[in-house]
Formats: sequence, C-alpha cells, structure tokens
Amino acid sequence: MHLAVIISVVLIGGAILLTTGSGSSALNAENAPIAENVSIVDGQQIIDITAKGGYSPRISSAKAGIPTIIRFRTAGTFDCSSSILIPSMGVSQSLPSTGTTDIAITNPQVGLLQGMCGMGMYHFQVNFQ
Ligand SMILES: [Cu+2]
Repeated sequence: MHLAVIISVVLIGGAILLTTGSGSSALNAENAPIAENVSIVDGQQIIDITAKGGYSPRISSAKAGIPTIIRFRTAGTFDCSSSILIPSMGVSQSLPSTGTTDIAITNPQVGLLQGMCGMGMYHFQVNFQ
C-alpha cells in the first residue's frame, strides 16, 4: 500500500515535471484547465479529492473525453463527507474512514459534474472542459 502510494506520487511528480518542463507558455495556456489536483498518468486522468469535513478542492478542472477516475482520499474521516453522492451518475458510495476510493468515468462529457455528501451539505464540482 505504502509502496503503491510512493510509486504513484513519483509518477504524478514525473508527469508534472514533464508538463512544466515542456515549457512554452502557449502549451501551458493550453493545459491551463488542468489544476494541480488533476494528473494524467498513462492516458488516464486522475482527479484527487480529499474528503474530510467537506471536500478539497471543492472545484476541480479536468479534461473531458478521456478515461478518468475521481480518487477520493480519506484520512480519519468520520463525518458525512465519507458518504458520496453523484446524482447524475447514479453514484452512492461510502468511503472508508481512511483510504482511497476510485470512481471511474469512462468518457466524461463537457460540463459540470456535481457531487455532494450523503446529507447534501458539502459539495464538490468537477468542471470538464
Ligand atoms: Cu453532509
């Protein structure tokens, strides 16, 4: 588990390095919709959202049209943000109090994906562009 986390951190770090290293400002502008909690590894987009007392970040920007997972991270999360609802996808998912949970979106469409905690008081959004 820890090894896997370290490897994915290295991969993500490498991807960020590649992105920033490839350098021209025009390219960076093109990639601007990708926020720092979003990475693309081996053609798969990963959106990291931490669930604890709400969702962080609450708004993510990501690319539409590529295989995507939303990876929810919990760490000692005992509040209702450990219960995820994404109504447009029919997702109702309980997260472990500590761990990661991936929700796959095969082909996200352009638009705003809205999710919330089980009680509807904490919200998160992914803006697919
Ligand atoms: Cu709630």
